[in-house]
Amino acid sequence: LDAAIPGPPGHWLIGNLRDIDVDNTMESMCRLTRIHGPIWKFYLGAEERIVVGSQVLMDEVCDESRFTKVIAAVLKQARNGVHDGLGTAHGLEETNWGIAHRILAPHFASIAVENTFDDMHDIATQLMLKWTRYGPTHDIHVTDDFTRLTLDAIALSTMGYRFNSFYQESMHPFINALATFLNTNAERAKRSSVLQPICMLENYRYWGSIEELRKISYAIISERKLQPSDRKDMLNTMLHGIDPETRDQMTEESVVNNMITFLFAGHETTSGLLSFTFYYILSNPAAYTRARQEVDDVVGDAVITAVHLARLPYLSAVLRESLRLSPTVPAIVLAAKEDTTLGGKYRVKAKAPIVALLAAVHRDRRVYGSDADAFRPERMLDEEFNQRNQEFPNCWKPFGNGMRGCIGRFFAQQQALLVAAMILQSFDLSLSDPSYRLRTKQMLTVKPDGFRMRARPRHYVS
Ligand code: MNH
Repeated sequence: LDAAIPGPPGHWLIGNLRDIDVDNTMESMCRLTRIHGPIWKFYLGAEERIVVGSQVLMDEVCDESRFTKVIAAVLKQARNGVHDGLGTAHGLEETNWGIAHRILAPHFASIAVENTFDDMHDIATQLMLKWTRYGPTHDIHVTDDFTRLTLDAIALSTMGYRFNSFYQESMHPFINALATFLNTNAERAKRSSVLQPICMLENYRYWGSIEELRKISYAIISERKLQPSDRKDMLNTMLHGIDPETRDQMTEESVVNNMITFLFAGHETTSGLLSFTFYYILSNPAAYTRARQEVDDVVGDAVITAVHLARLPYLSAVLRESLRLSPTVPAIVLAAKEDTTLGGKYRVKAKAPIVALLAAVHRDRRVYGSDADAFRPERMLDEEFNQRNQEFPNCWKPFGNGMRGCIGRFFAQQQALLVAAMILQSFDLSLSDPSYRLRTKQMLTVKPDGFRMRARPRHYVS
């Protein structure tokens, strides 16, 4: 009863390179899912990739007894810089993953994340001041400012280190090196490894960026060792934490791998989430009005605290809906542990990469109905959200799956909620160009492209 997996016919040498826009892979893949259905395959050169894009198949590949994360494409490149750090490790087979995971997971549990509130608030206040001083006619480059914010916030709250991005024309050397590392990882992942040696200038910049990232990380660690602090932050947790299972400590090498990992995994994703959220709010006046009203009712003109955040259900639903329509990590890659059958009839080989296309799963009409493409935060309020997740398991997976799911999700949710609430409290917003329609740009993560808005200070400014 085996069936052949459908897909676009490939060229004998380049595979399906002509069907997929390398600068916007996810949009191409979602288009091909609409054409070929919820399971299809394509070829990168001679390498086969299976794509799944429905809740039913997503639920199947989320079964951790049968499937596991594989390190492919961009993540494989990133291993050159961060080796067996949490996001790029092969998993249980690399012991450093388990040690780091067990030491760090309690640190990122929802309760523990509250310790980072004051640092996040510090950085968010810098953004409010910047936008206030730019004035109501300035066109804000939304994604750039959110990237400054998320990078500064993660560095301050996890290691007590200030990049001060809002105060510099040129970015901190670490940030420049990180940008080079991320961009070249993406470029390298697009080309055949045979062609890699001839890209000499790029290779020089790539390995240089890795050296710079590691050098600065070691310097931050030595500074902390010279001037110990009693901050309960991630750096101290990594330097002093003991794995409850093996009694091991993290090696200095592993601390560096994970410091860089947290900075790159934690900033673009959250900055993209905030950017999409404001695009969707500005394009849906009813949602904007309701979200602002909630902030006015709950926070008013007070200085916002962690207690307020728990009382913003509508704004939380706005963030969930934004992650549904525009998951900033658009796909995760899994593989079967043994040869198996998927969807009842498709044979898949062990270790063959399966791309789980979150951007398509999140718009499955069987789950979300005929308005699956619409931005409707009401559907993400707790009761309906929980009920749907029970009826259609794994229908909303912006933070990935199981033991390899996002360790920073509470951190990200707290930060996005805090910043969104402060912006709604402080400004009246409008699109710089009222005719702007969402375009996206993709590197490691997906972000809006060319999105500008204006911010007029409201009656009160926190
Ligand atoms: Mn995060 C893994 C999405 C914010 C640190 N993250 C993942 C995965 C997804 C993801 C999806 C699984 C990747 C995979 O299967 O290959 N993460 C997000 C999104 C946001 C986000 C959508 C914000 C919005 N992530 C953050 C923040 C941090 C962080 C903030 C750090 C503070 N994420 C990680 C780490 C991993 C990860 C570390 C790897 C975990 C592991 O494999 O052990």
